[in-house]
Amino acid sequence: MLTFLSQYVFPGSSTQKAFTIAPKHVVDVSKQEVLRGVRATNKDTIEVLNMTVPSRVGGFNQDYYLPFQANEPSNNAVAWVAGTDVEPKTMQMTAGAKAAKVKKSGLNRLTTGVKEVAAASTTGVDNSEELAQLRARVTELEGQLAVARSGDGSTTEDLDTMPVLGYWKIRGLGAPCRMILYYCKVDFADRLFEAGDAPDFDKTCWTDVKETMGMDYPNLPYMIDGETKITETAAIMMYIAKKWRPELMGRNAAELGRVQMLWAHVLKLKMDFTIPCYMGKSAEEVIDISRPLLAKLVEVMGESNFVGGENVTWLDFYFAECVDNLDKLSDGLFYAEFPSLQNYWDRFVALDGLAEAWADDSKLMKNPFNNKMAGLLNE
Ligand SMILES: N[C@@H](CCC(=O)N[C@@H](CS)C(=O)NCC(=O)O)C(=O)O
Repeated sequence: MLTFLSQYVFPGSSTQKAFTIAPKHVVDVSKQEVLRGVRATNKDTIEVLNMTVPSRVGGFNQDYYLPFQANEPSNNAVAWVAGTDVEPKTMQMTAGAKAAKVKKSGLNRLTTGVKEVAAASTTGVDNSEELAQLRARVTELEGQLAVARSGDGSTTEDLDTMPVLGYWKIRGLGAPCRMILYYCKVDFADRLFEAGDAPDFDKTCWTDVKETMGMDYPNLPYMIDGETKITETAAIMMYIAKKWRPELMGRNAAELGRVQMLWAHVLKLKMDFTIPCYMGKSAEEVIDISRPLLAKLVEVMGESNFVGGENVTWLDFYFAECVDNLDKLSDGLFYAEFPSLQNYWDRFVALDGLAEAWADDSKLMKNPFNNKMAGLLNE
């Protein structure tokens, strides 16, 4: 069976800048992989192409693997110049051993990288900027390690789509989605719906299309990404995390569980301070409602850098939006009461990818938090 590479349909359809065939010993013989290619695309992604031959019996098929050229020379220069031709030395694939060994060494390299950088950051470095860079590198390597451990590090997602986020032209529930998209450096279309002015607050720009878009539970925000159409803010955020930066889901089971637990309480906080803004309550009343919930979250976070611990997760994009919202609602009172929250926000908004978008009002608007029909933070 022969497939010309030029006819092979790659996942997505991006143009490639480079293509190479990996050394034979990396193929996974247990999956009847006979050739592995790697291509660099014009989207700055690397895609792995696994060429496999179907098998009825499964497992290692010796007859799929002809002997191949070995890494050691079979001749030497003097003999070759003297006219002696020698057949090249060959190697033979065996059941699983090679592929397994290579995969493990890739993980080992990452693990070693994490340990080395971690060690450097705790011994003898007193330059705080350098320390911050080393810590960021540790976080990045740990993220890669978590992904590598959960599979072979390659993704089966279609990364050539242009997702569309739909939401009102306000921060509201759209801001956390926009922020996580910018952080993940996803090229997306931000579809904004604008309600009319008082007294009618005309919403027909949305209601006219709401039931026509093929969504199971039409709502705002929504995300349409290729064939995928989802609503519910947390579902959208987890979708983005899982697809573009899986470590944002939590780097291990403990982190994932903690983030999901905290999500319930952050959601309660969000609802408890947002609904009263639309119900005619005063800022003082909303502050009093929010205070105990916020105080408990601050206590639970303790000295952590982020809401779920030392690593940024998808929930930070939701919680940080609440923090900035409550700062504006309380006119700085909450930052005075809970100074660690201001540090948290400053740390969050300086994250790589997010900082650039935050500096650009056309990407991340600063106002309004709430829609026009709300009594507070509506302009
Ligand atoms: N539980 C939903 C709530 C969504 C929601 O209430 N969306 C409001 C704006 S914040 C809306 O106007 N939805 C449009 C609609 O109900 O048709 C979520 O978290 O996404």
